[in-house]
Amino acid sequence: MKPNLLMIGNGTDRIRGQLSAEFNLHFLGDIDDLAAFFAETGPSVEYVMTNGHDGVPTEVINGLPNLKIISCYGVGYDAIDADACAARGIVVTHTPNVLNDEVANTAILLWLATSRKLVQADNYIRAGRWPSEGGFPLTRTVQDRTVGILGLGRIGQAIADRLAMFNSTIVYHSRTKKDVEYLFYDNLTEMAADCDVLICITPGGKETRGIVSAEVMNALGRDGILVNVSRGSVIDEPALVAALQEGRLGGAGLDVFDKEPIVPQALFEMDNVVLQPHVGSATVETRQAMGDLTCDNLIQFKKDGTTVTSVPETAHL
Ligand code: NAP
Ligand code: 8YV
Repeated sequence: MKPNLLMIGNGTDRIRGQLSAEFNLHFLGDIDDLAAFFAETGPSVEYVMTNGHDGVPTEVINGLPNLKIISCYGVGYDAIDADACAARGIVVTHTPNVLNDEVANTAILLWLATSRKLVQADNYIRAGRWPSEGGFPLTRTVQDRTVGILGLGRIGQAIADRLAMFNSTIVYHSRTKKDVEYLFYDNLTEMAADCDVLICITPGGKETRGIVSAEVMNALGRDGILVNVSRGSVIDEPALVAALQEGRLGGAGLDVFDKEPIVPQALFEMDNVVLQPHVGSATVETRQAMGDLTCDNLIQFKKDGTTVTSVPETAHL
């Protein structure tokens, strides 16, 4: 008999196909009476698959006393309490590296689109303004800029690799200095003051909540551009809206928001922002690679109790 696996979110056709060959799938969204499910089936569920948005609610973890592994479709696992899982002996896996290039491309795309006002220029043509009003106003160059990377990890490094094409001066801030040639700042505000562009690509969670504060945005300044492909929580969102409204920050390219899918209405009215609905990794090819790794972790664990890509907090289990 196939073991039970609880799916949080529906996954893709390909994920469901791979997992249903190995597991008996239950979909959290289809369960009407959760208490009855936990009472009848909960003790036999050892496997959970989820995603970076939904994570695993505490009531689900508590309702599955013999849970052994949570496989997350996404590299960011701030929606899962990995320390609590480690304490209970539950392995958590995620999908590092397979999405580095895609998310780095998205960061560069957002910076270019924001600086060169791609969306606004497109709208200008569509609104029929070119013949009547003439050429579109000049924008700001992306060449020879100083670009700060907040979080020089796997994706941050892929972003840095791409910045060479723009002859950027690359600087970075993280908790620890890395063995790289770029200038390290141990103070984020000081780095922002020296940057034309700040690209955020740290993990989310308690430790990074609001670290891009009003002070950091003021330091980046009226010509500065803020790009966020990390988590919405990393930026103080009300302070961001105020800084843009008051012209203290030049512009923002945002893939992520604090209360997704809710985006502050005030941003809709601004012509110095470019907005995306959390699609940093969302291509057919990359989502397929992420899905395959998500399944590989579960299937390998079922076979021999090991995983491909555990999160650091549970790597010792
Ligand atoms: P990673 O390799 O772990 O890199 C994270 C970097 O952030 C590390 O260099 C780390 O360096 C730094 N960092 C951690 N905590 C910090 C803090 N409190 N202050 C300053 N720097 C800190 O992770 P990754 O694979 O590059 O992914 C990064 C994040 O990107 C994910 O966690 C996820 O939230 C986000 N992401 C978003 C999308 C999207 O669709 N928009 C897609 C994929 C990933 P230190 O340890 O030295 O501080
Ligand atoms: C996905 C992401 O949107 O990997 C991450 O951390 O934010 C994205 O790739 C998401 O996690 C998919 O569930």
